[in-house]
Amino acid sequence: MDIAQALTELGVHDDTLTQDEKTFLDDNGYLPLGRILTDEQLEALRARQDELLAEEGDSAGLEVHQEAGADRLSDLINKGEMYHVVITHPRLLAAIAHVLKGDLKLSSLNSRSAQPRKGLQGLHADWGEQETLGDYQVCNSVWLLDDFTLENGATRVVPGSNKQSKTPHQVLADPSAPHPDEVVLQGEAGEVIVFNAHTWHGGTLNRTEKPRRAMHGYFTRRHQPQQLDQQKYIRKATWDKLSPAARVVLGVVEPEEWMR
Ligand SMILES: O=C(O)CCC(=O)C(=O)O
Repeated sequence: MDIAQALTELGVHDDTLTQDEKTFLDDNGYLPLGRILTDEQLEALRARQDELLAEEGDSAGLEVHQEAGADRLSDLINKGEMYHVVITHPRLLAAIAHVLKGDLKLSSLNSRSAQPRKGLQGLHADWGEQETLGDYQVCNSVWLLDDFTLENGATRVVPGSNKQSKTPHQVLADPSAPHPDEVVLQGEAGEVIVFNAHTWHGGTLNRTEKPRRAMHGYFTRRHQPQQLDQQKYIRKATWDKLSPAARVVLGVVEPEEWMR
C-alpha cells in the first residue's frame, strides 16, 4: 500500500480541511485543529505519561533527546495503543499532508512537559535553512495534555516565518528573547495544533507551579531519515495492533524475522 492509499483508508480526503484552514496554514505556518481528543483519551494519555516518567526515571527521553527543564519521553508509539491516534487521525493527517504534499511518515512521537519555572527554549526551526523555499521537509503537531496559557509555557510561533528560508539562529541576535511578531499558542487540553516545522517556534517559560504537558507528533517526507528509526524500534505487540494503513504512516514493514 502506498501513502496515498493509506491516507484515503484513514479517511483523509481533499475536503477534510476547509479551504480557509489550508490558507491559514499556508499563510501563518500553523493551524489550530480544535478538540481532537475525547476526555477518555486525554485521561489515558495523562495517566500513561505519569506512569512512564516514573518507570523510566533518568532514562526518560533518551531514545531521542533529554532537555534540562523539561521531562521528555520518546518512542511513544511503542508504549501504548492510546498513542496510535497520532498516526491515524484524519484531520491531523490532512494538515500534515497539506504541508508535505501528501508525502509523509511519522518521524517521532515524543512528549515534553515543561517543568514549573522552567522550559524556555530559543526560537528554532526543526530543520536548517530551506534549500528550496516552500519545499517543506518536516511538519509538527502539538497535542495539548494541559491547557496552554500565557503563563504556563505554551509554545510560541512566529506566523509567516515558514515563508522565508533562514532559521532564527542565522538571523536573530538572541533567539530566546521575545519576538515582536510571536504568537503564543493558547488552547484547551485535548486540542491539537499543527505547525509547519520550518515555522520559527519554541517553548516559553512555564511561570506556574505545575508542569505543562504536551506530546509532539513530528512528521517528515518519506525519503528523509526519521528522528526515531521506527523500523528499528517497532515491537511485535505494536505491529499487531496497527492497521496496514497506520503501518505505512509509521514507515515500517514487517521485519523478516517475524515472517519465519
Ligand atoms: O513543547 C513546546 O512548547 C515546544 C517544543 C519544541 O519546539 C522542541 O522541543 O523542539
